Amino acid sequence: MKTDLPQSFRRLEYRPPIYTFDQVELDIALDPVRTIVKSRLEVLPGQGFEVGAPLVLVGQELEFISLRINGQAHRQFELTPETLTIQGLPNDGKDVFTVEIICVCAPEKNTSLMGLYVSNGNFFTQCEAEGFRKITYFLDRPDVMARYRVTLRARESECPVLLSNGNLLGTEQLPHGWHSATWEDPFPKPSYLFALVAGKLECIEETITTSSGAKKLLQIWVEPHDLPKTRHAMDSLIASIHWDEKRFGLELDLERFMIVAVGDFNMGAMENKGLNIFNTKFVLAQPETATDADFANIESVVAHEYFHNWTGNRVTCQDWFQLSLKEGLTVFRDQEFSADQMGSESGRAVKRIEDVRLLRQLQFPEDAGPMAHPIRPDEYQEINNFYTVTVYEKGSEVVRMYQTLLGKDGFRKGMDLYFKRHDGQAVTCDDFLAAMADANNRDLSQFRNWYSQAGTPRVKVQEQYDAVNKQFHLTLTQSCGPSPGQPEKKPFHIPLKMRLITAGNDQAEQLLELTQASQTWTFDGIEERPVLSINRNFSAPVNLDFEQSEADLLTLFNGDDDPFNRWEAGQKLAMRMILNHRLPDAKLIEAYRNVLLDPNLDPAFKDLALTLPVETYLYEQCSSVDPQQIFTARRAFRQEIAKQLQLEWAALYQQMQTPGPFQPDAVSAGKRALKNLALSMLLDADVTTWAPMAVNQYRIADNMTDRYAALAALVMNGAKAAQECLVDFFSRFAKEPLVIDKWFALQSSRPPVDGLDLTLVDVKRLREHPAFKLNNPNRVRSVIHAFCSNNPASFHQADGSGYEFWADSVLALDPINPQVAARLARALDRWRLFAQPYQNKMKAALEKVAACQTLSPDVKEVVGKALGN
Ligand code: B3K
Ligand code: ZN
Repeated sequence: MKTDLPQSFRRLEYRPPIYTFDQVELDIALDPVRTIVKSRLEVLPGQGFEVGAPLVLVGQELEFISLRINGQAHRQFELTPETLTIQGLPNDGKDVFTVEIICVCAPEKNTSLMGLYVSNGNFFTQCEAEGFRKITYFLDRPDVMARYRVTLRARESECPVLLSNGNLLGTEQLPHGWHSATWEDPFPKPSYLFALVAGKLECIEETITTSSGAKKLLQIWVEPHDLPKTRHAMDSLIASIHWDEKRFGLELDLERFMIVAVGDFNMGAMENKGLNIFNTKFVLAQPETATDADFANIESVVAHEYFHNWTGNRVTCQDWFQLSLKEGLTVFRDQEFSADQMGSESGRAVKRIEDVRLLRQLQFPEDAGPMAHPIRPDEYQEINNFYTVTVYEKGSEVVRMYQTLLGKDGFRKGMDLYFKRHDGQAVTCDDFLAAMADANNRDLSQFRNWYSQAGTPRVKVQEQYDAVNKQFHLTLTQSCGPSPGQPEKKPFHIPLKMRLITAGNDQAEQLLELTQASQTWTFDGIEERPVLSINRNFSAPVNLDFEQSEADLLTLFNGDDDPFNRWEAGQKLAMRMILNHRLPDAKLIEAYRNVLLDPNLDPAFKDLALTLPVETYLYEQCSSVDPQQIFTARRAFRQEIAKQLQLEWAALYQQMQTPGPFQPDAVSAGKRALKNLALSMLLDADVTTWAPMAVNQYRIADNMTDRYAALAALVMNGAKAAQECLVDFFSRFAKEPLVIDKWFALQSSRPPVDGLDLTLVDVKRLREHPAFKLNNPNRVRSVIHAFCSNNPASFHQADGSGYEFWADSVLALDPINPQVAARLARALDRWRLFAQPYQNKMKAALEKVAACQTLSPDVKEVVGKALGN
């Protein structure tokens, strides 16, 4: 029977490779239309070797030319669109033998941006997870690790620069204006870490000395006109190298380390060994063109990719189900790095709050929706769909919990043992857990449930104060709702930091380990009823089910010594009131005022404390979402804060100015953030009075943070001057693609103002704009994703027009770039949470996409799971 059910891959079906490679030699003659790839593979029996088994290589969109074995033409093979199966191997495959393959690929036609492709006339690769098979036939799986020697050939006039992984062995002039370069990577690596770059690029470079005294060459390669925008990325790279030596004793292992920027890229960046390839968005920055957020993102993405050199490259994943082994751990490392770069304890807290906000906005909904999966998934149809906030951000929270349970030193011991045991290997999440447990002599078996169970655990908090016996009783009860394929859950091992806040201030912070379904703790000698501060610093990624009184929340918001929980109390108060359609009462306004006036608080903290939870997070608190009602309630609440504190906002706007040349450091960035929050609040309070001040800031700003914030305040509040400034912005930055992305994104994320919503009309107009390109992922994200995912009030129209636009866009994008289309397809994941008529209209849009006969596996999996097929 023929079935068109999608193919699923399952974690428990993992088998070690039958064959593996030792040395891989590639000779690649680059041409945009026909690139000729010659490979020479030294093949030997793998861990799963079976005598006589054929060698099955995978390949996609390749033109096969020839095959030789041990130097002789070989005819016993079979070709399918996805495989090259080689039979009749010498001595039944028992001895080492060489396979030579010649094939051809077409980089210019490759719009998926996986494998080898052309961007602005230059060549780039992206191989993770399964792009190498679009370059040549191979054992394209992470547990096959080989040493690579790569010769690149190209016309010198078109590609003066030829880069690949590792060290440069030499270059050669060839006839007819061609030249070549040969690179060798001394470290065995899986194919997903292979990279090449060729074209007209230039670099800045620097030589540094690492902890062992070795000299290393660092380079950042960009298009020539972008050279002045590379300094911040270089500084971030140097800081990352030193941090990893200091915090984890991990040193750069290659003679040179290169970063290359490309304008067409599916995601943020890629950690190819010694040759990281980056989206330009995460490399290029100058005060005039990049905001504080851009500067901070560059620092953290540069660090993330660099840290992969150990967590991901030296020790890699056995299979793609283990993705969080490298991603969760590396996100944790980059978060810790960025927190350390903040330079103060309060700065660390600001970074923690930002990370948790992101987790809750994006990962909690994912974990409650149709694509919910454990950080180590058990099944997938298309691995590219599993580069998720769950694998990354929840994965990082799980790594953080080891550190919370074992302490910083215990965590370091676990890391040391992990590298001692597994350097040069492809391993599993279980290996990581075992290293942590063994190094600390701890039984972490229950902790494994974090790897196998999806869903955000809920912890019910019940408190009782016994005034007679001076005792405080705390009962914690955990539960976790069903997830796809997982109706029942076992208890998690949940570390909860807590403190009883008392007038005497005599109770220390403690760590409770919740391991049972329900546990009670009794605290003695508590002289008066305390206020409970729990899950401090967000020690566990859980939802608290805690009906704490508004009075207690106010106490915490006014002065919890844990800055995270102080912020959290404010968020909870705001959330409760918004969801109950209440405006902030006098006490909360007073508390906000105190926060704003407190000279001991960081401006960046104040900015976060006065920033309301986003709409999509509010949705998750409801059983049936009316998006327009939530938008209106949140907007009214914000407007009240804007109006009631107008004097304070006006004063802050003046106090938070940062005279002198622009500095991207955390303190200056915090001041700018608070100043620009003040500006937008002022416009929210009274747009006619305050718009001229925003226009003035827009005109005189010497940096993008201030110029963009002023423009955004004008646009978001429907100021008359907005249009004129938008026109000016476009012409000022017409030659800066990353700034033009901001121009598009701002207009696509403009919510309705005073009941007037023209955004969808505008977005459709922007899609026709000459500067819009459906094959450039950054542009697509700035117009289509910005509208469908970051502008809920305009997207969720009762007539379903937003959803129709979504469906048309997914269908238009899918044939061009399935990965980008599948990301967009996720925007309707939570359709079941919505009230009517939204729910039915969303379902209809999903069905429209699902009905397309030529869907990519990527989009098919997303819409299929959303509809529950
Ligand atoms: N490892 C890459 C992500 C690759 C995504 C492939 N679809 C970037 C990173 O996490 O560092
Ligand atoms: Zn990563």
